[in-house]
Amino acid sequence: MSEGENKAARHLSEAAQKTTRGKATESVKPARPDRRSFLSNGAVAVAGAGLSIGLAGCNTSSDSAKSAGAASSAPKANGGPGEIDYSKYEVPPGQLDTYYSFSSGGHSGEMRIYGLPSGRLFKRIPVFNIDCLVGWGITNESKKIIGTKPDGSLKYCTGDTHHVHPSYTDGTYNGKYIFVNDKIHSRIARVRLDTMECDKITELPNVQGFHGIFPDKRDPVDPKINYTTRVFCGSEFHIPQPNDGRDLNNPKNYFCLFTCVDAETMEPRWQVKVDGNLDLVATSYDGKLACSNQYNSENGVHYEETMAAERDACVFFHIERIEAAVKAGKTFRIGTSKVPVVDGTKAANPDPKTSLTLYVPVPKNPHGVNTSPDGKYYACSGKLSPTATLIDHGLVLQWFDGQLKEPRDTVVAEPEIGLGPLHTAFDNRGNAYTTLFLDSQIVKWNIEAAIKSYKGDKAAKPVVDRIDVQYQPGHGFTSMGETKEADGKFFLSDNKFSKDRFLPVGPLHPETAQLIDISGDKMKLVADHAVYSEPHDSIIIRRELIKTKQVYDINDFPNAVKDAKECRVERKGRKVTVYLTSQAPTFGLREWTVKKGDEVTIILTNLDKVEDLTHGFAIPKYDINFIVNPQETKSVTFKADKPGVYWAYCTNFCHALHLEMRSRMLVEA
Ligand code: CUK
Ligand code: CUA
Ligand code: CA
Repeated sequence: MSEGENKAARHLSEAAQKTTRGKATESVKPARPDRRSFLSNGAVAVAGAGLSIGLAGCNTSSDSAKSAGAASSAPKANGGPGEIDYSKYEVPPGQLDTYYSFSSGGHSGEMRIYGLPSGRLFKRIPVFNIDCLVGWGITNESKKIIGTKPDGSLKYCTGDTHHVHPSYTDGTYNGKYIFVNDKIHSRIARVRLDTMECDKITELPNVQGFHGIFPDKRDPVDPKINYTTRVFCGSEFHIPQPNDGRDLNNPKNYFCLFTCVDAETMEPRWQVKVDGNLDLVATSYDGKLACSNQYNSENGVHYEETMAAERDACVFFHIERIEAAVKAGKTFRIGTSKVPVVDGTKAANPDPKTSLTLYVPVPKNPHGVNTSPDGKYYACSGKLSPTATLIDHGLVLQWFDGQLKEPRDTVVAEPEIGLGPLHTAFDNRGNAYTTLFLDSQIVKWNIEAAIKSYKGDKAAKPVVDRIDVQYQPGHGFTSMGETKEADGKFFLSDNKFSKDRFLPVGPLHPETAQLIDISGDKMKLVADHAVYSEPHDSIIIRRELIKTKQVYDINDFPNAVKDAKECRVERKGRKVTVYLTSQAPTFGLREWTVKKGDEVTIILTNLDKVEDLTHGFAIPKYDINFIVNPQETKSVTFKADKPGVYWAYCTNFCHALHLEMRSRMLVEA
């Protein structure tokens, strides 16, 4: 262990002792804005390989010592009431936000759209979940995207979204797509940014625990292709390959794969066999490299084994070489999967000059890797080390050219920044902002100072500021910070615990998304936004980059019923199709009749052209509920198994006669 790691281990075990001795948490307490009030209460302590990790950690900064002393009054550090003009960050009625924030929804399986700086929630986009607001998972069209079993029921009803990343052109967002992962079933989804709806979902073969995802930013070979054509996917859980039950308990044969998916077809192009488990993914600005922080280089299958080694790695993938190897057929297949696999393990790649991968050792069990907006560096930090490792893009390319001796020669800084560093974001002035999970802080550190300090310059002080957040941040992200247009204005901290920051709402708490103004020397906390559980990563996009369709084109739907006069019932044996339209405040048919046992398909087109004039369609007892937006067509299919009268009604308030907007479905016995 290095000196830093030793110190971290000591801090961690002290914190654990403190917190296990703490008294049990009370559900309702007066709100106290400092993190000390949280730390003094009981928190979870986890025993890990040789060291204990207290969830609410100890105190390393003088800032937090100050705020601890002032616990009963408002916090002074980094501004408090009276020091900050909060009205600057308000969005008055009728005004629009300057940024979109696209956020993952964790185990809700959805994606969300917020406005910043207001924190207004605009939309929840169902992706891997079922959503009866819009009928996602209920309509035939959405079921087809999610995937069905042979009997027509959904293959999966659950999802776990962690990372959202839009497609790029020339180093910034092109407003076309946003990609998101599903960790549970290893699926990648694509959401169209013009309609903000999911249009494609692909299940990755040979993979469990698909976690990190990142689109490339240009082609590594063809300079004309300066936009996203591939999406890279890491996988966390190593499994027997093939995982069909023939070899369950032989961990030596378990491995993980790194997958490349075609951004347009959404089909997997190739996979790379790797050592260890892959977590987050980042890509370079020149299209040459993708990388992923690796943990469990031990390939352990039990908790303790996954933390045995002192170092894990940040793994770099040489895209051009991998694609050449795939083209040359230097591949193998796994089980019934047709996706070509190349071997990117260390053992199979002894010569840097031909190597497909580079494993740069970093302190153990890292969680997070991010590319700086100037394209020069990757910051990778470890939850079990108080450091961030800065890797130089140019030096990685030199290593692949055989010009460097050791993989570690690509490291240009490793500042000590605080406890439990997870994810790093950047401004446009050479500063990095890392979330400190255990310290409940955001630490701002200067890249050039960190590099000087690593070279031995004692006068260089990497850490320039710290701010407390409430509490335990996971991801943090800056406005436009994952593009070359990083603007250095805002940082948003997505915190895992909100504790006492909001009115109590029972045992399940909201999370806090805290908005921090990073435009000055000192970070300023300017807003607490409550967010529904449980976002991980988000993206802050300038609003001009998003151009949406506010009304559909009726011609985009091949099955559209284009005129109310076309409404009818067609029967083919036991299959009945009802062609229906909606136009405020009526449906195109006042009633329709089917027989018990019929398989009924209802195709509904919303003929209204007015923006925002959405109709709903629900049938009681038949479990049908969906909406049609202006000029949109959707369909549902069900078995008419219950004779009787059922009022199909509009669920979405659309007109003064909205309540009258209903039709009879007569099911004959
Ligand atoms: S992960 Cu959740 S805080 Cu899935 Cu990006 Cu780090
Ligand atoms: Cu149509 Cu309410
Ligand atoms: Ca929580």
